[in-house]
Amino acid sequence: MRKKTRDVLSGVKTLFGMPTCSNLDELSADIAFLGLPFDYGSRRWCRGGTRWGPAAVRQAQSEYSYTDDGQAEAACGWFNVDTGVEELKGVTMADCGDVNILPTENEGNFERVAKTVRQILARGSLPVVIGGDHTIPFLVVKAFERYEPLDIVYLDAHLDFEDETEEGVKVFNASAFRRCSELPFVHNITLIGFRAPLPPSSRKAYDAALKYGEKIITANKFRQMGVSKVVESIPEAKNIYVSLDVDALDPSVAPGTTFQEPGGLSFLEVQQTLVGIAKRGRVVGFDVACFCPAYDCSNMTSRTIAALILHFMGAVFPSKS
Ligand SMILES: [Mn+2]
Repeated sequence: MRKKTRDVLSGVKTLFGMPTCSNLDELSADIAFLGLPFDYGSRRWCRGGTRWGPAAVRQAQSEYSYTDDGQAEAACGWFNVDTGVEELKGVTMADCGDVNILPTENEGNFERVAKTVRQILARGSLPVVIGGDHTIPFLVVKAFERYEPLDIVYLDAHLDFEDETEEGVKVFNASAFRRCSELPFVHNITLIGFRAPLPPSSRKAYDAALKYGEKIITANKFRQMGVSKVVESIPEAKNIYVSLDVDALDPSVAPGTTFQEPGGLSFLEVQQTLVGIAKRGRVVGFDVACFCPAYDCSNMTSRTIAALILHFMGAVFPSKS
């Protein structure tokens, strides 16, 4: 069943040294970590390489280790010096490895992603998915029909609400939330951190997002409002899926991304926003996209992602005594 690992000298490198799960029929964990090394959704002028994201996040240095004796079935937790709360204590997690992404076999890839996510949801686990380019929220969210009504909150420098490429391709890294908006079980969509200049050809996408009713909080507006007001403005929801594009963070904080956009959010702004989202409804899924280790610096970005996962999941899952 679940294999206990401690990644000090040997064994499979897993996120925070959590146990592995290679058979999803036997998955028994509150949180299921899944790598999605898919970067075939990027247009030709986008930098590639996000497929290396999951492996790099697993390698990320962190003060936190799942278990302090290498034996425990559940997380030993960590003490949050700001809140005085022991986070994630007794919460169970499993690293389920990566979805097998095959070259130029997109239909099969999409099916494998949906099947894997459905299996994780059927086992009652919350999937934390690491991409991959920003096509992945659509591939993952497609499998969330059981969570109707599902709201989406995404943090991103970009709109990602295009309809299609000039060549007519519908599923790519800038269309994910347009495709999500067409799913019958998806309701409110909120974008936080948007700031990239919009080319004239993208005005239609912007208008379509507003027409859909997407709530957009730009990075500038974020600064004016402050974190609490930003969080309050996210619609309360029954179920929330969260997607974090690494470029929502300022490139000085998270340089390891394919499309660095100046003027982004700070670590604390993103951390507090994620923690706040957990109070707006039941968080049922989370992905981190567009992390590209080749452009990282001193592993800053991988470490930042690991820390954000820790803080966010700590807010979603109260410790069990
Ligand atoms: Mn982006």
